[in-house]
Amino acid sequence: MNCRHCKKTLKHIFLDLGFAPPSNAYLNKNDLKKQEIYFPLKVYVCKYCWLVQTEDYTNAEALFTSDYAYFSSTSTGWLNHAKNYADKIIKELSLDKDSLVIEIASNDGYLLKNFLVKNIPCLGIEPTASTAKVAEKLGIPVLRSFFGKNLSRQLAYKGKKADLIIGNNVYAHVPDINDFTKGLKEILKSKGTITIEFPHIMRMIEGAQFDTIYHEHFSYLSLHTVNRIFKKSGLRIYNVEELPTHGGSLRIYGCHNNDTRKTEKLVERILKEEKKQGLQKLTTYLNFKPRAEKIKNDLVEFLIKQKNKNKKVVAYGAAAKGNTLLNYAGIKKDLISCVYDAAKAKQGRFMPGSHIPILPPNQLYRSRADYILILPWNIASEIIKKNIIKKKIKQNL
Ligand code: JHZ
Repeated sequence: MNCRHCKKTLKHIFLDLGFAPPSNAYLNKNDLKKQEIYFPLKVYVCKYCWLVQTEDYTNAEALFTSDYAYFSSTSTGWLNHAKNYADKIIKELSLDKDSLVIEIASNDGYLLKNFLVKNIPCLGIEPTASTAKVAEKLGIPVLRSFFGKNLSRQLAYKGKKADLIIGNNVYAHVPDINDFTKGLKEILKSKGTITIEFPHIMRMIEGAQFDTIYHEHFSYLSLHTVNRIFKKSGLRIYNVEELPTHGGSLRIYGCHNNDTRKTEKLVERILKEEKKQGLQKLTTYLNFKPRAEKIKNDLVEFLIKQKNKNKKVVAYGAAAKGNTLLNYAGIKKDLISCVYDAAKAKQGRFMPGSHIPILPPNQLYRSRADYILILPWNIASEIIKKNIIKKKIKQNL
């Protein structure tokens, strides 16, 4: 396989998590009788541009289906994050009724609704019908499609160029990252701004967050690599922010390369920090595997110990990352009897691979569990606040 960005041959494996079904392919009862499709989950690192990427086995259409079960609005923390960002950027860019905001992967409208209430014209681009329908109900116009150069040319031809293009947790999700980036350039007004948020690979390596690897995530990104990809497409990163979301993310601010805005010092600072942390050294990537293995082995050991002591362990949060962990560790419902999740689209269904049933959180009160394993550790504090510290559960534990 060649690198999706620089096209050089990929030779170095960052992590091999065996075989897994797509992380968001939640199963219905009937599906349990059928064959489940597994794909290899192997991640390579490119020694030339340092793009960390999954092996080519499946395509985006097979992952982002019409019944996609991830709804961004399930987390209040994420909704607040979206609102704070919208308030800040509207002010910063002086957006008004004459502007156009385009969000790629607009999901259920969790973010664009903040522009809508301020009468700022917006357009969502979203391929999954399940989430797009919800956004449309809010009054957000949605183009139900994947984004790339072809679509952007059609938009530009119709005069739909944006003052602000937003992409939150979508950049890592596109197989052809060069084509996607060229598409951004195509629909950006001459003085327009792009903001993109993605989990920062520096934090992923630092925290051994191997469960954020799944087929949906084609790339694991550093500022260094994204900077290269932007430059190649005639764009420039003029600012960057570090965010605590998803275990540590970056929000980059981009513009056309000839834009007059100056590049902020922070860009250089983070690039230097990445270098210091060894992101341009092969050994940094090759040392990751034993750390992931240890976490997996410790968890399995803990679960077997509890089982032998007749203790009950349940999980909370049917997150995509939870599926990576469970499938890599080979955990089934004999070790974790069920998972509780607030997303209606997941309740009554089963975790892909492990087939652990997903139940609504109100049933947690009756579970009489000895341990609750929170799979989406990135929002553990919100989950604990909302559910677990409730007195009722405390009494039952
Ligand atoms: P969450 C998501 O990953 C999805 P996920 C996506 N693929 C991506 O790229 C990354 O983010 C960056 C539930 N929940 O978002 C809702 C409760 O049940 O952290 C979700 O099913 N009760 C786009 O899926 C899950 O937890 C609650 O109170 O790995 C969270 O998943 C809250 C707050 C959430 O991670």
